[in-house]
Amino acid sequence: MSAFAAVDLGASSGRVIVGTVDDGRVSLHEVNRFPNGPVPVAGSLHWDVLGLYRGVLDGLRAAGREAGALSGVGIDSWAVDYGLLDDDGALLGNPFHYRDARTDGVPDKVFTAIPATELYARTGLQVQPFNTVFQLVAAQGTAALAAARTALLVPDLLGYWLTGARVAEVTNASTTGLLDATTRTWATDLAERLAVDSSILPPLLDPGALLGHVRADVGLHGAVPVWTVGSHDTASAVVAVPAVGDDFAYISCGTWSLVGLELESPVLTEESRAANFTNEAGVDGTVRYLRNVMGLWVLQESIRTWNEAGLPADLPDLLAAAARVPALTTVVDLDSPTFLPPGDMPARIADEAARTGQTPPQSQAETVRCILDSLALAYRRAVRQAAALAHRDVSVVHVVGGGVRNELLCQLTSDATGLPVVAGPVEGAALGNVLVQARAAGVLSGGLRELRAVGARGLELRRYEPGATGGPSDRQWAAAASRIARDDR
Ligand code: LFR
Repeated sequence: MSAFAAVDLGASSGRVIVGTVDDGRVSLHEVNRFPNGPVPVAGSLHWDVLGLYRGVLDGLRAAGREAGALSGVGIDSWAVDYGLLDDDGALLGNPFHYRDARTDGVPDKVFTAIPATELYARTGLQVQPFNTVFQLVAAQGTAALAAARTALLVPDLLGYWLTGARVAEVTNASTTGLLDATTRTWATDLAERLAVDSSILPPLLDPGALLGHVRADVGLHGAVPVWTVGSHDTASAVVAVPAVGDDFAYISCGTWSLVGLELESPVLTEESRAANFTNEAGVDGTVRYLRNVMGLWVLQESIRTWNEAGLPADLPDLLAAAARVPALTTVVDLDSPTFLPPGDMPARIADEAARTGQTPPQSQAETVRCILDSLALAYRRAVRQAAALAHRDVSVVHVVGGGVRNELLCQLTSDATGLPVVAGPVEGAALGNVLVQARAAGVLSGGLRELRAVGARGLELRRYEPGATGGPSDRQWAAAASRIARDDR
């Protein structure tokens, strides 16, 4: 029996989970969970990265106590955000949160230096204002960037604090906008053309490599290896998709919903760029061909808004009430940038509804229903477009992550896509993290198919069939899509 600690940091919480691998089965047990979120500081949004590191240290010690001896630690988190280190390896300032407004307008500025078409042909990356490359351009002229010797993405930064090694794990590096999607090496020429000093980009490592050993002063028993994993949480989550064949789509459903396919090579066509599909690096050389859908963030922020206004907003009650609201009464385009920054989502939803000539939701239940219907609609569109753009057939949609618990959303996803949905695991990123560590440590072997089979053994999966609860027909979903003027291929 071997035990691994998976550090998995999401935008709304961080956790340390012990994964025990025994006789070709994995079981997960959470030993620490701590809140996470944007911290507004003097007009900017930051992460409390030291607070997160404290949660990691507490969790690793708890993991060590529980497991006795740990065979490894692996770290994954959200993407794109980074800390800058000076010559001494000290952190220069608090990392910015990707929802900070400093990148507003920066993509267009960058595209005057390098056309969007050229950038996409090289990096295959979707345009999101928060891509690291845009953040670095926005930071030009700051004292911190001028003093920086190394930029480390968040999991790499925590790995550096644990081991002293400064590297860039490749799955997360692929979200920077500075990685060549075909060669998987830094596109230093693009960086230089944007006056970004490419010497701050550290050497790349693949998932499954030995990063180093946990510093002795952390207080773990023995020399505990830190393995690189799919350090982008979405990459780890995709490893945990319990798929048996190749013709699956996945939705990694948390604060964001990442909707797409696993491919062998990137799709760098103009149609793909126009649809803003991304080609992010997956474990074992795969490509995560997907689109970011705004996700449960809009629901989380709605609940926060209601709580702040003193309104009762308990998620299970809201979901039960939303299930009783007629389907597709109002839908909004969740891809709209209006939903990106924190704020009053119910008001923004009402504005979007009015803008598209629909009746704004009147109650909390109607607002929640609108969010869920709109998510399902966005999933339908993303799954169909991904399949068309990559010339692939899709016969099943796997949902992993926190959204697995949202039964209404899973059923709506099946209804909207017209495909069976298999829901689980909830802790997808942690499971994928553990599977890759266990293989690196020699406890498991094989490719993704074998890892997935091991991961699936311990899971309770739930299957949803289209129309099983009398939900809207394909024609009704298509009509709803046309209300928000999206191309609904
Ligand atoms: C999901 C995720 C997405 C990425 C977004 C921002 O947690 O990692 O894949 O686009 O967060 O980093």
